[in-house]
Amino acid sequence: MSCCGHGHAGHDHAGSAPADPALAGLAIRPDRLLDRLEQLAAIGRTDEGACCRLALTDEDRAGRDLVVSWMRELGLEVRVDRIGNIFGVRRGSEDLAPVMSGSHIDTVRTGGRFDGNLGVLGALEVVETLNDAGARTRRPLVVAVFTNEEGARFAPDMLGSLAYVGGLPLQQALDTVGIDGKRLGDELERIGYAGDAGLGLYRPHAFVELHIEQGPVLDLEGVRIGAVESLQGISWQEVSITGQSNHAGTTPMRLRHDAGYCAAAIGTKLREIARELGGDQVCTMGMVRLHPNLINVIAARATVTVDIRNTDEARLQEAERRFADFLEALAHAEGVKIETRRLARFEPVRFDDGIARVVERHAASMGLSCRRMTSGAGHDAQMLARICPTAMIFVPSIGGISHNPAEDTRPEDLAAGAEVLLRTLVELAS
Ligand code: HGY
Ligand code: MN
Ligand code: MN
Repeated sequence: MSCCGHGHAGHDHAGSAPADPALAGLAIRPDRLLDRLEQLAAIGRTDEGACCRLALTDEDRAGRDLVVSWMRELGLEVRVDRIGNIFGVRRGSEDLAPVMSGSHIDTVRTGGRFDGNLGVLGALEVVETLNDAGARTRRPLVVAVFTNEEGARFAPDMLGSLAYVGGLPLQQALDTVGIDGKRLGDELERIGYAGDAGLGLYRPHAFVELHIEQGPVLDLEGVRIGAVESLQGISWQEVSITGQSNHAGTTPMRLRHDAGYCAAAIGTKLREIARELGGDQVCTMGMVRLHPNLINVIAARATVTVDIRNTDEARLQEAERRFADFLEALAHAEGVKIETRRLARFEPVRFDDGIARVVERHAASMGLSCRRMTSGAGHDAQMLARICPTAMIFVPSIGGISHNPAEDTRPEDLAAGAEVLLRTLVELAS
């Protein structure tokens, strides 16, 4: 991709003076960003202080409505596509391919205030800063809110951005059934965000996503900014075990076909695989459902979810292979039927080195410590990387905690990330 028509990959724009003098010396307003983050965090707040806006629920609709109202207040042209992705467009001085920035506002059930929200509201803060200065970038700027990034209700995760880049046919995305049995397309209609714009509305010149790290690296090292250059591979599957319910007291152990035991064995095996492979290998059994789930009944059925990730594709496949072999042996040993259903499978992604260098340079110019890193979490950026030069900016997560009401980032780090985003977007768009 040529970043400025010279036909070479994204290079540093060192010293490229911004086209519009009003673009020089801009600075975001931390108070405004923090205020919007708090207003959005209040939508779907639970008793334990979590943010619960599962994709396409009424809470997600309320969050979408609030963000769209802010987009309109800032004079952005709002478009919604057929999978419910929302775009706020700020015209450039020239009608060129836009620079896009954004993330998601849907959350897991026990979400924090910043996961996804920071990327959307950070991009909105960039827009308002430009508006205040009466500044105009050469390229249009597009603020994006992607549908169902979390995948907690409808798998796979990053569904909206995956469909946007052509990685998932629209009809298949709309026909996805959630963990509550609802069809994604019906829920999209119900909340009024089944838009009319076709998928892939904009082919961005570049995409940059600001996000909290959600892991411990920056916080442990005391580093302020992460220039994210890659993202690990993700493998999700649902495992259904069919055994035989029986009396917990009368059934000898040798006669049992215990789906509950199998579910527990799967959780233990996943930990073993992670330990055997070591390095970046992570394995998680996040959901366990037993039927009939009663104290004195041997479980007839069990459904568990399996999340396996690694930065290296070959080792991810090795982990998947070991797990599949284990399931086969378990079914034979316990006399149960085991079926698996793939929910998501994304290979590791490399981001654009040129944009990562722009991020590093702006962090350095602000006196902020910065390091290259990979992302352990999935993000919409990994999908946009399929169609345009893409990178991410991370800010520290205190204690590395996320997908947890205790998720927290220092206000000065939230502001620093948004400031690096401003400078990066202005450079890429000018
Ligand atoms: O699963 C993930 O990594 C992201 O939070 N959707
Ligand atoms: Mn996220
Ligand atoms: Mn998340």
